[in-house]
Amino acid sequence: MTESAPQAKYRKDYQSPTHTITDVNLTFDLNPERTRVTAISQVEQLSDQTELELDGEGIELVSVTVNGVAWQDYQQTESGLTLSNLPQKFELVIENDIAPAKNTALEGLYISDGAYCTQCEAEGFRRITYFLDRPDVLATYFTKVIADKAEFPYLLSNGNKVEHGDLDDGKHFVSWQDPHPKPSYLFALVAGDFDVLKDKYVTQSGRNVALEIFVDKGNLERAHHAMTSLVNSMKWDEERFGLEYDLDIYMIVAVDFFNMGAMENKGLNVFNSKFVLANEQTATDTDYLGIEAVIGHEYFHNWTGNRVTCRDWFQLSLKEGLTVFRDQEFSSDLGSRAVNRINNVRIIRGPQFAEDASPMSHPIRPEKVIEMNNFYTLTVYEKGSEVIRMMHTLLGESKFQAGMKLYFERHDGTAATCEDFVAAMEDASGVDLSQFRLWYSQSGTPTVTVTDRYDQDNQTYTLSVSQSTASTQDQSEKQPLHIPFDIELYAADGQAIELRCNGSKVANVLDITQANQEFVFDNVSEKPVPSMLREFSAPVKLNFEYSDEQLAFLMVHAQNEFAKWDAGQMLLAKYIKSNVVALSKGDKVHLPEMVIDAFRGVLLDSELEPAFIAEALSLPSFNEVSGWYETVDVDAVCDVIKGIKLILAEALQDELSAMYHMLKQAEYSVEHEAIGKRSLRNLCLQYLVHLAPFSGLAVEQYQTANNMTDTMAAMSAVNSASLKQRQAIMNDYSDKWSHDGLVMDKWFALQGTNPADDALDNLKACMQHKAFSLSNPNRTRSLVGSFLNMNPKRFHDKSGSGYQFAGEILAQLNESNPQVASRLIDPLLKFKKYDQERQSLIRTELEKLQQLDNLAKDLFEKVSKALN
Ligand code: B3K
Ligand code: ZN
Repeated sequence: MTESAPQAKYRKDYQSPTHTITDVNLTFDLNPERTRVTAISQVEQLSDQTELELDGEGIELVSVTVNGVAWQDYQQTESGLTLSNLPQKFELVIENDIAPAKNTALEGLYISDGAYCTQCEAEGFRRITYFLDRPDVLATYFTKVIADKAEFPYLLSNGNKVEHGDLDDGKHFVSWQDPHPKPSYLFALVAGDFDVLKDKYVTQSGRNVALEIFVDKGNLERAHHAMTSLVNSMKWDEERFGLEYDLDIYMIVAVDFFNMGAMENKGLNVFNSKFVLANEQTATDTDYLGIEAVIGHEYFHNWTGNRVTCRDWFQLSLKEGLTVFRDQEFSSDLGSRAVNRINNVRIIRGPQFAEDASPMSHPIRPEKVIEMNNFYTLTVYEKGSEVIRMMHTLLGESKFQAGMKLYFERHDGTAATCEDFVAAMEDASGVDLSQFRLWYSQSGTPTVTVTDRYDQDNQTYTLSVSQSTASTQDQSEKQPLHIPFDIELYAADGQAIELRCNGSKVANVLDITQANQEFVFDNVSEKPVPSMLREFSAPVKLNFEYSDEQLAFLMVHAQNEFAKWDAGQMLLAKYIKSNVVALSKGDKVHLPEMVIDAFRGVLLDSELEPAFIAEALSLPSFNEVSGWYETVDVDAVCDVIKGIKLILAEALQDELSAMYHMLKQAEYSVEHEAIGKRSLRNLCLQYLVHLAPFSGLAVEQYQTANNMTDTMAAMSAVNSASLKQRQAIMNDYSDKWSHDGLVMDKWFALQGTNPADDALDNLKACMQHKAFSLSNPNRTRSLVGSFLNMNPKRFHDKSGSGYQFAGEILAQLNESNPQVASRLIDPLLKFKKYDQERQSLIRTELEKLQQLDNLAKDLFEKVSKALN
């Protein structure tokens, strides 16, 4: 580092702002090299400090005026501008210049494919002008945008359009007024030439809302699913949460250069085009569902995030955990609840548990941050959502909704804390959440270990439950948490046994609150099979010695689909673990007949939905399995997962093949039932492709597919089985789609996950493909991200070539786009999970990065934690 090492900020050091800005009037005279920004702010002193410290980064100051007087009493600092000797209340005018064309970090004002756009969360507004760039300063915004009329016919910002007109030199202007006070991170500006899809929505109270989706010219017909999803979101939020929209217009702009998924700017969402554009030829079912979820997520932020925002960034989960919970509920109410739950749980058990075990472990409300962008994590988002879900489980829907209502009554229009949310839930419901609050401050994954005992004479069944949380890098001492533990007990005939303790009926959700606890159920006339942690009622690891027979029993008899799926996963886990041991002793991968039969049973069960069967037959990923081990034997785990897949394919080939042919659909539709059928059919293909007699199916499917879901399923089967037709198919696809980066992302991702020996060389060649660019985050994530995260065999190649490649790319991205670099580096941080040789190879790469003399804060924070 050239300058002093970046400093951390601590949650405990929060101080309310010395000043606030109540109104801001912004003018942007857009120019790629030199955009002039004029900010007129109404400032009020809130403390006894007369100095005003404004945030600012990478901007060129032109002038400062206070109450109409040119102000000389200021100093430019490393992090902004400090003004002195100010009056109590004043009008501050700041003029400064910025260069959007040079902004490759895609934070602040930048150019995406010729259109100006902004990204201000978390701390990007300070790259636009000097400001109190913190979420607890809420102002009303008036924004005037000036640009060339022919090149930029659309000039957009937050709120309602209030004025527009022509200017000299072919320029024009549009002014926007946002009546809702907001923090600077919710500011947005877009200028460009687009096609616009328009619709309207009438809210439950009768407000007319114009809906507009802006896409690149020629892409209009790909925006319909996004529009449908928006309308569905608005309706759902009214019906389920009683919340309606509060402006006359809701705009969404799709851009190709974007660091993440989307951004909830007030009235003007900016989206990664990946989460807007879809038609059946270009998008898979997963893309369609992703669009629905992200459109919903950003829309739901209008209340949970915008109307009530965060006091400081340590409270991020207040809006993100809650909004993820809301989008998960939205998807579950519209589609299959079981399948949604399964997919969400996979994320927690895989990458989120891995994050807990990594050098980046942190509670959902972090205590210490160097670069805020590093904390938009699975822990804050997904575990944060699980914490909200646990409250929902403890309170029930109606009390939870009463809590939401009270939360809005108390905090609408303000910047709140996680504590405010829990207090509202507690006060509205009367449920004691004092111990529960620990979920906000304690990091790591708890393990719940259960043993059981049946007493024939007394007809009692006892569950002895203990909980513990292993220490994490950020926190060594752990305390017992309040864990809602949802169970059911089954009799041998498959009937659920009523739960009774001390003679009275008890609920299915047990409260685990101590390190060790016993639950004694009476009136139990036979030894039951327990189904535990139903619906994944808490983000914990469950440890219970199930027999194969018990798990097979639950796969058939458990009354909820999630529990059936989970039993299947536990059965697979047992055999993955035992085979990893067997393999290390030189034995072959083996699966007993009864396990195969259990999965055959699921496949043939006509009562089950196809979408669910597909989930039940999906093996856990390498990443999830890695999480079961302190040190992972990369090669053995890869070989076992592959081996089990081959055994199941071999044993179930007749059923899989019959199912494959039976599920063929002539027409494509995005109805949930049709999606489910495709998903099971393509799952069958994934198994069958590994058997010589069936490999032709994948090639045939590629040739005849009438939609992208089937095309991609065929290609991914060909890719994973390394069929000889692979190259021809890849070429065919690239010839067809190389003009469309978004569609090519799927191809790049297949190159990244290619299991072949020469995958890395091919991947490097793909970086020369005309559709590839390291400056585009989507392309980079598709090709490089998939290699690092989803190609364990090649990324962890013993030669270290994968690690070295990662190091080189990260060094480049450190300069151009540190946020993207910082997302990509995660797999390297976990180096302590691998054998000594691999550890030292990865460490070398991390040390090289640490030596860079311009290492960005983003990577600095992660690399120093990892090497600590
Ligand atoms: N709030 C944004 C994420 C901003 C990320 C900044 N690095 C999108 C979302 O969660 O809805
Ligand atoms: Zn969000």
